Amino acid sequence: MHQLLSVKTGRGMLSRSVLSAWPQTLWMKSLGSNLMNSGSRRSTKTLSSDWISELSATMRIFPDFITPQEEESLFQEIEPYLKRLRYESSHWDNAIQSYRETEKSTWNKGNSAVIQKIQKTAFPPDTSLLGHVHVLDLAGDGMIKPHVDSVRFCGDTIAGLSLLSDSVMRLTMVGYEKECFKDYLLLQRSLYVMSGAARYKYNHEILGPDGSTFEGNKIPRSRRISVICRCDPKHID
Ligand SMILES: O=C(O)CCC(=O)C(=O)O
Repeated sequence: MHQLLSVKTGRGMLSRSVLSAWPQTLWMKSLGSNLMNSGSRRSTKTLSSDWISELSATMRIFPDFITPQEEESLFQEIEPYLKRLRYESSHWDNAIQSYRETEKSTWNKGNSAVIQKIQKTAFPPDTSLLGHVHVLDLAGDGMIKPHVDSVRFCGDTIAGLSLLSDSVMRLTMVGYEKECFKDYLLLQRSLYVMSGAARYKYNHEILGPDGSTFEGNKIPRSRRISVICRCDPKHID
């Protein structure tokens, strides 16, 4: 059965209709820090010269993780919920623009198998996973500014499946945004798995349509849906 959610926030369970008037959206709940901390530069003595190896080991991309048929099946299950919502922007800092979102904890049989495949690929077997999957829909003009997900709401690993459009995700080291950064091409139907250093030490962002380039090539952006699995923050030792 499809389940559209009540939403757990710091202040308890809110229904979606209440949430639409509430400043703390699902996405904002997971937001730990963003552009506002980018001025806090750390000592260069703490910067490892091998940051790129550490980043590459902890940010993995799996192209063609699902088939076009699996993508269509996920879309058919998600779309009825999403299309009832309006695209909006976060009010207080514009950290995310032109988005709508939901959480899902039950899926049809075929889509459950895809979700399990994501979880098996991304998380060690004993990981305590969040019970719901976060579904984030960015309109063609949507973007997500640099931020680190809150350690209060999300554990060591974040796994995101990209539907409908290619996009570019930029990772910038917190405190060294200008020196240490790398762009990742998130092809339609690819999975990214961000853990450890990439998850904690780097801001991540989804570039908007104007800045969406990868290795000198324009990456056209259209509506993009990400299906994001996270683990419980208690998993952190
Ligand atoms: O859409 C994505 O893949 C990234 C979403 C994101 O940045 C977040 O939920 O914190």
